[in-house]
Amino acid sequence: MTHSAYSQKISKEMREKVRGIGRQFAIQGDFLDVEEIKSGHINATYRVTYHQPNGQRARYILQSINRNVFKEPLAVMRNVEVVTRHINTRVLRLKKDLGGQTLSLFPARDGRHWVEGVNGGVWRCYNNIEGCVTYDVVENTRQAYQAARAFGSFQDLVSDLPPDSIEETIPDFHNTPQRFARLMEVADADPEGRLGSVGEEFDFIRRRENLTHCLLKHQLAGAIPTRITHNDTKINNVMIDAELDEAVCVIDLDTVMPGLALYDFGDLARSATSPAAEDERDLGKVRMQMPMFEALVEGYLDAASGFLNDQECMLLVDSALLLTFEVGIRFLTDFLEGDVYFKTTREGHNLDRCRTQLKLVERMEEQSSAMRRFADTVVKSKR
Ligand code: GN1
Ligand code: MG
Repeated sequence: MTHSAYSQKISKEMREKVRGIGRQFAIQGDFLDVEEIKSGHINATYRVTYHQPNGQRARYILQSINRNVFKEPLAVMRNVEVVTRHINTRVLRLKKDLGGQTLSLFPARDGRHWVEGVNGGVWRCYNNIEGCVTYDVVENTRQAYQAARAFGSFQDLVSDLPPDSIEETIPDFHNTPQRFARLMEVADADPEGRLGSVGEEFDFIRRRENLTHCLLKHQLAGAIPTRITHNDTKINNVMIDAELDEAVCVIDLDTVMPGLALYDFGDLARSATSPAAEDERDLGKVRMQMPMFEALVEGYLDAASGFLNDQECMLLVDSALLLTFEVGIRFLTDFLEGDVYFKTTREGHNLDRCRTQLKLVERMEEQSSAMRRFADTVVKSKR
């Protein structure tokens, strides 16, 4: 299945809970239905439908923030407020048509943009982006191009916001050397006694420690700047118009933080170049599809080449390798820790995910010269 796993029915109890949360938002009309959206690994997400006084149906997204991952949910909310407000103002002012829909927070009855659930959970409400689908795996180069352009436009739209106008809600989120060090620590402690079963994966990672510095060293040298970035540019975080196959907007703004523009390109390359699902068990299916990579470079640079500097443009391939490697490290760490961070639905789920990422790193390494040649040609044509 390529579409994200949408539309799961939920228990009566959960239905009532979500309905109660919905009552605290300034939504008009009668509650009709709720479905769970299962594609994310972190937050719990529900789409609710209301029958409005004008006879029309309206749909909203209700989402509770994962407190284990986001220690300061109100800081997350402040960031999302700053960024959605800024984007909406700019989209209106520039009349920049992003398919006519942008992500907005919908207010609670008390005027805030969030409400507290029974167990202290923080919930927010977004407009539902209508007529759109998301993909866990891209089907064609058009979607890849569109997704990359959408993330490039996102970065462009926030490029005039000072990075310090938002907070770092998860410190060192993309600090790969630190992710690597953490894996070493967890492997040392081996709390679940699982290290013995991951020797190959662990060695694969250990041999590539140098890769972890490939962007940070340029940042430290002052060659690539800190910007406001999305930081979770997984392909299923782009809403694609179901009829036109065109990107409408990007979602999942929780990790919008000061970061490197290349984190966003790299994570997109990780999630959009392989035809295999992130948790595919048949590693033979994991491939780095050159046409997809090419479409990503074209789409991203079409939107972003205006504000990126030369050095950033030269590091696109490095970022693809780095982010794929980083997520592989994170999945392995979570597997060794006993699956405490990412939601899992089967035994060994995080290990399966780790394996696809490491396989993709290998595939990228094999094709890195061709990837670099292509990226350089496009960069030159834009400078
Ligand atoms: C998580 O929530 P979701 O599925 O969009 C994770 C990302 C990982 C991704 C891997 C806050 O994203 O960093 O790249 O899983 N989000 C957080 O699929 O850790
Ligand atoms: Mg996310």
